[in-house]
Amino acid sequence: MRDMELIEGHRAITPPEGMPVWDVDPFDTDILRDPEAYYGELRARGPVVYIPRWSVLACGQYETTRTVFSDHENFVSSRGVGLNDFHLGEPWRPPSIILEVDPPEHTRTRRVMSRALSPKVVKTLVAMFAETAERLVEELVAQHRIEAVEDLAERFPISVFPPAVGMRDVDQRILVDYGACVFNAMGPDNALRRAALARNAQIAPWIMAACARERLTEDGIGAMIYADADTGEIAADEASLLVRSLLSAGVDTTVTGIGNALHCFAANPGEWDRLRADPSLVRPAIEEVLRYTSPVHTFGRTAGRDSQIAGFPVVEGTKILCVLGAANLDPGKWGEDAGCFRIDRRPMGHMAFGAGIHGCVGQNIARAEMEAVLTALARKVARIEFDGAAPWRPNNAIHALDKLPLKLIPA
Ligand code: OVV
Repeated sequence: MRDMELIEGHRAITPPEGMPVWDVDPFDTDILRDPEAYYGELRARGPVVYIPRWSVLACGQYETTRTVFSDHENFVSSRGVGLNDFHLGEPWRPPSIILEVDPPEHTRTRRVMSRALSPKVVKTLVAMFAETAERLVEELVAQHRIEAVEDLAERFPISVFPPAVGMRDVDQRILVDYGACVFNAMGPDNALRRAALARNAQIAPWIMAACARERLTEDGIGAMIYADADTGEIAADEASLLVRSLLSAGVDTTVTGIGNALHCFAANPGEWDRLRADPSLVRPAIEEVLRYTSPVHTFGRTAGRDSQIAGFPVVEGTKILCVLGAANLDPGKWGEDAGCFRIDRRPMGHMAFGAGIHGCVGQNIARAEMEAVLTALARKVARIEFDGAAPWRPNNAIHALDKLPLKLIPA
């Protein structure tokens, strides 16, 4: 293609005729810290808008976001789910063979991962999750004041997920930072992405070494994936890349989910009382935390061919930001109280785990982790109170807290 102009490693587009144009940077740190007004304006401007800053389209209304995100035939993942188009330049790391592929390649790796993370497998883990949560929460309640991001939101997944995978090497800082790198890398070439790539240079060798078969036990999720290499369903190097996917997508996301849940309940003590009064609300409460806080706030797609969004023409090569956080707060879908945290809402169809063939393959284990923590807390903690400022930590794709000082008032 001659004279093709590139921006952020993708094809620069001219705004489709009649499409609203919005001069905003969705990856501005102020927006990433506090995205609600941006979400609202994105939805208000229309089903899809053109953003000249990065020459991308963005959608945030529920219906359009869901439609685009689920339409893997028109809006592909194989060209990257960040701003770089893998057709036009080298990806920052060897691409994920489940996230960054389309059918038919996706179908085989997805099957392997679905099996390794199936409800049946998760069931074998819940007792270990519950015991670990009970012990950790007991220790933290005795401590009274905690920094909940490090002490609980990070520590719990790090205590259960690497063992579930069967990892012999566990390092809280490296594992959490790796997820943050992967998600920051989905954004534009801003300070966050540059810092992530620099940090990744130190982390990636550790991560890849930890994914090797010899570094895994024979009874974990990692071993299940390697067993599928023995049958020939996948190749050995594919098994290690799928274990890398577990570490890319399975740590920082659940850390964020747990931290965000604690924030929701500290900010809404009435909802904490309701959960404690009726612990059977824990599952719907988790879904509401996910809807209300969208741990993954934005994911991209690339138009694999000329198509349309909401009646506007979209040319092949266009990058589209699917703003899951905006869809999850759309009053058009959730009603006028979409901006309220209500644990009995039962927000069917929220977009926190995405939708369609790429919908989060780890969602059952993620829910099980959150359930273990919230159940233990509900039994032992009467009130969760803020004990200082709780700033958010800007990330190009993750909506997570940087710090969460809390007081845990024992039951
Ligand atoms: C869903 C997700 C996020 C980040 C990384 C990956 C997947 C991966 O497969 O590496």
